[in-house]
Amino acid sequence: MEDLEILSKFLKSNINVHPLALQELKKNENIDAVIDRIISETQKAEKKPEVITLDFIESLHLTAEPTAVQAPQVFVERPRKRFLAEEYEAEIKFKNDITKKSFSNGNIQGFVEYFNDRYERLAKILRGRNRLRDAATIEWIRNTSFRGSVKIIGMVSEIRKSQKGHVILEVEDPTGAIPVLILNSNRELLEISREIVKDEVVGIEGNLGKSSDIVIASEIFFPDVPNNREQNKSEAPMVLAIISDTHVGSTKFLENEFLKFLKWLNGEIGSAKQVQLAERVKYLIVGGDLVDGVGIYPEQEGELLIKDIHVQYEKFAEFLSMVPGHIEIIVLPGNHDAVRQAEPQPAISEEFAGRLYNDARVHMVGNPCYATLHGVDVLSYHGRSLDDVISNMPGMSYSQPDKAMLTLIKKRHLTPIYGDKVPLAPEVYDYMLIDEVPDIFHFGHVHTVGVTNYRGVTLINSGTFQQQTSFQRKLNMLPTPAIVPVVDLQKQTTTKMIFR
Ligand code: D5M
Ligand code: FE
Ligand code: ZN
Repeated sequence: MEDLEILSKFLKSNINVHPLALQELKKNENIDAVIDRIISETQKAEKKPEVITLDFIESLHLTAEPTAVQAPQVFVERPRKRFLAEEYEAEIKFKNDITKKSFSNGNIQGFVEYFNDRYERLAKILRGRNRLRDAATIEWIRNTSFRGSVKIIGMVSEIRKSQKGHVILEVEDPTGAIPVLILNSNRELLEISREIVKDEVVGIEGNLGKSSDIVIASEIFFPDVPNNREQNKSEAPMVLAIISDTHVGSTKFLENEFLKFLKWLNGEIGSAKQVQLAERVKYLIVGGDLVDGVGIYPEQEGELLIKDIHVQYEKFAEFLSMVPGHIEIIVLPGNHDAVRQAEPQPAISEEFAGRLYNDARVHMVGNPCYATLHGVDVLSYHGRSLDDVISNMPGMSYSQPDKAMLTLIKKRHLTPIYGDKVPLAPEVYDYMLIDEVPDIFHFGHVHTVGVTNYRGVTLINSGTFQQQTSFQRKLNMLPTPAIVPVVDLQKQTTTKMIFR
């Protein structure tokens, strides 16, 4: 039987098991019977033990003789040893934190500059690809008498389907606009075009027909991730735990499961291997929706346990104070937090999260946030644009957040679609653009866990600690709560820890 399976049997009766006791238990052939016996013994005990220790098991005389090295008195009641992560200084660098920037007021000029900036920076990435080095301007194409293969880099302003099933993209660059035709006979390209969304920048190779008025596409390029990318690794054996969407204050917040996560961080529960992993955790990222907020959706009041947002943040801070002191915590906001909704979002303010500001190891940052942790680049974004991607793109679903995230990293943009559900603030600089490919690409928001690796980038959705809400039930959304992705920054491997 797997460690986790054994632990979950105990956890169902609210009992934790010391790692050494777990090792001892596993020596039993008839482990199911042994577990039942232990659970019934704990019910009988005068003072119900919170943790099953080696001593307790031995007092029941049901395990094999401990070997000399495992003499119980050596291990039980020893002082808590130093965690490996305590031996290392944190190495955190933040790039481009929007919290420190001033925001535009969203006028027309800001809007024009915003799209220019988006175009120029994505075009630069596209032009870096061999096949697009010699891309022409749309103005040149419009005026040329040349007939043959041409390449353009343009922003998609419109996507239409003709009655015959051809796809027509209206494409713009700073010099002009031109329609691009994807023929219904080109199955492969038609399939690729399903991933194209409005306002993204793509490269197109195609042919000019009789006139210079339309390009018949033969190939489409996304900015994408270079295919020879080496993933950065930490030299030190440091570990990063990633959570989001705790929704403290909601009646659906899974407090017991969250406490289990905190106990694990403290080395109090889990198998020997899992405790060793906990001892290496140096960083914790909280990817937004810390609290459920107030007045976020219609009839939310009925699902709120704490109706005052300040108290919700107090409670959240109380939980974070249980994180071991040597762990650095990065906190970004989500759409339920008390901060402007338009993205990029600044950090949750001191007015609401004062207690978090008083904790020196808590870094309050904006959304999105680009951080380097022990040499590993992490891009964290709450993930609201997943709603737009999932509703606009065929083949996407809430149950596969990593698939939707993959299409975004290929577009090198966190929020490619402008003016749908995600409110975007038109800054003069597009903060949502992914100039530098990170080693870890982290989102939350959709409440489902997903992990994938793509060309040296680990894509992680950190799920939630909130049970399905009535709203999500109506939409048939199935959250995967109380699962925490834990990244070994030295090996670049990710474990999903289940706290149910
Ligand atoms: O969002 C949690 C999940 O629920 C996320 O995938 C979106 C979905 N959700 C929540 N509210 C709405 C509305 N109003 N429309 C569509 N989808 C929604 P969270 O940000 O935690 O509420
Ligand atoms: Fe959420
Ligand atoms: Zn959210």
